[in-house]
Amino acid sequence: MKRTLIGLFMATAGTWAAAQFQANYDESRVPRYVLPDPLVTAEGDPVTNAEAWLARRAQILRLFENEVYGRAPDGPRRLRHKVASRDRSALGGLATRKEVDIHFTEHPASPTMSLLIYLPNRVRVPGPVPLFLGLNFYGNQSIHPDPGITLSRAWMHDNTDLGVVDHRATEATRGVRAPRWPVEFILSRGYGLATIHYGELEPDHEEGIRSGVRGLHLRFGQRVPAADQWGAIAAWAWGLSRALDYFERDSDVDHRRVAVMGHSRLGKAALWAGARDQRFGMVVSNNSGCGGAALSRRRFGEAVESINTTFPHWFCGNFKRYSGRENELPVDQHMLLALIAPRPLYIASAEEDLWADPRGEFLAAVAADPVYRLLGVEGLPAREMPPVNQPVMGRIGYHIRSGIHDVTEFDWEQFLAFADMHLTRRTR
Ligand code: GTR
Repeated sequence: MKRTLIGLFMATAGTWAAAQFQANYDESRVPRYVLPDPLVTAEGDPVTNAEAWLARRAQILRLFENEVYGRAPDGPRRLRHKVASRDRSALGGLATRKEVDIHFTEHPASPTMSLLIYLPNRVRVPGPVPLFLGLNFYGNQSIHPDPGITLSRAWMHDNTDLGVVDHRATEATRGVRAPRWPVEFILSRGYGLATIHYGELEPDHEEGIRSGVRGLHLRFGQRVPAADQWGAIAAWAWGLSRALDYFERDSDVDHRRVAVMGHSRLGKAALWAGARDQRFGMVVSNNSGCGGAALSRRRFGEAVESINTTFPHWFCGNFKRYSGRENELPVDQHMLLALIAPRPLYIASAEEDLWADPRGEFLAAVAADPVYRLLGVEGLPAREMPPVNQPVMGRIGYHIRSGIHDVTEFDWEQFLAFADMHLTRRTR
C-alpha cells in the first residue's frame, strides 16, 4: 500500500515537474558551458594517437553505459532465428521480401522480434547488398502498403488516426508510415531496407519492462534494473545488434555495410547501437535531439530534467542525477558521436524541430570532428551551420532541412548520397 502511494506520488510529481518545465528557445539564454574533451582521458592525459584513442574510447563507452543509457547484456551466444516468409517477387518483382523471427534468448520458447527485409532484385553488382536498418514506431506493416507484410501484434502507441486501437495495429495501419520509408527509392539505389517494430523489443512506457526484453534479463526477485543497467533506449539498441547478428548469417546481405538509422527516440537508439556495436558500417541520426545527437549542456529545447520526468524508462537510473545538472555529466553527446569514429556518421536536423535543438546537434558533430581527424579521416567539413537544405558531407555529414520533425524524401536522398560516398565498396 505504502509503495503504491509513493508510486502515485512520484508519478504525479513527475507529471507536475514535466508540466513545470519551461523549454528555452532563446539562443542568448543558452548557458555558458565547457564540453569534456574526448581527447583527454579521465586521468587528464592527452590522447594523441589511434592506440591511445582505443583506451579512451573504452573509457567513454563505460561512462555512457554507467551514467546515461545503462549496461546491456550480450546477445545470446547461439542466435535462434527462423525465416517466417520469403517472396522473391515482392513489390511487382522489384524486391525479395523476407520476414525473419529472431529469438531474444537461446531458449526455444523465448519471445521473438520480426525483422522485415526488402532486398533489391536488380543490382548492378551481384552478391550481398548493403542495407539500411531502422526501428519503426507502428509495426512493420506501417512502412509499406504491401499486403504480404505480417501485421504486428505487439503493443504500440495509441493513434486512432493511424488505425491503432487499444495499443494494437489494425489492417488500417498498413502503409500509414510509408512516406517515411521510401522503399522503392532505396531499392532502386541498390540498397536493401530492414526494419523491426520497436514495441516488439519493449513497449514504450514505464511498465513496458514487464513484457519487454529487459524483463527477460532481470534476476530472480529483481523488479527493476540496477541504476547502471539498461533503460529502454539501450533495449531498442540491443535489438538492432541482434538484427546484425542475423545479417552475419544471411549471405544476401553484406553485414559490413549495414547503415543503422533512426528517427527521434529511435534516432537515439540508432546512435547508441552504432556507438556500442562497431560492426555497424554507418550510422544515421534523424532529429534525435536530447539524449541523441544534441548537446545536453546547451539546455535548448528538451532538457535532461524534462526527458527524465516524461520518459523515466528511457535512460538508466544514474542519468536521473543529471536532471538540471548537465555540467556534472562526465560526457556530453559529442562523445557519443565520437564513439562512432572513424565510421561514417550522418546527422539530420529540421529547421522547425527546435525541441530537438538543431544547433546543438550540429555543434556536437563539430566537437566530434577532432576524433575523426586524429584517426586520419576528414570529419565534418564545416565550422558554421550550413544554410537550410544544403548538406555538408565528409566522414561526418550534416544537414538542416526546412520543415518539421519528420523523415522526408529529402532526408533519404541525403542518406543515400552519403551511403554512396562511403558504403559503395564491396567488403568481402
Ligand atoms: C518527444 C521526445 C523526444 C523525441 C520524440 C519522438 O516527445 O521528447 O525526445 O524522442 O518524442 O521520439 O518522437
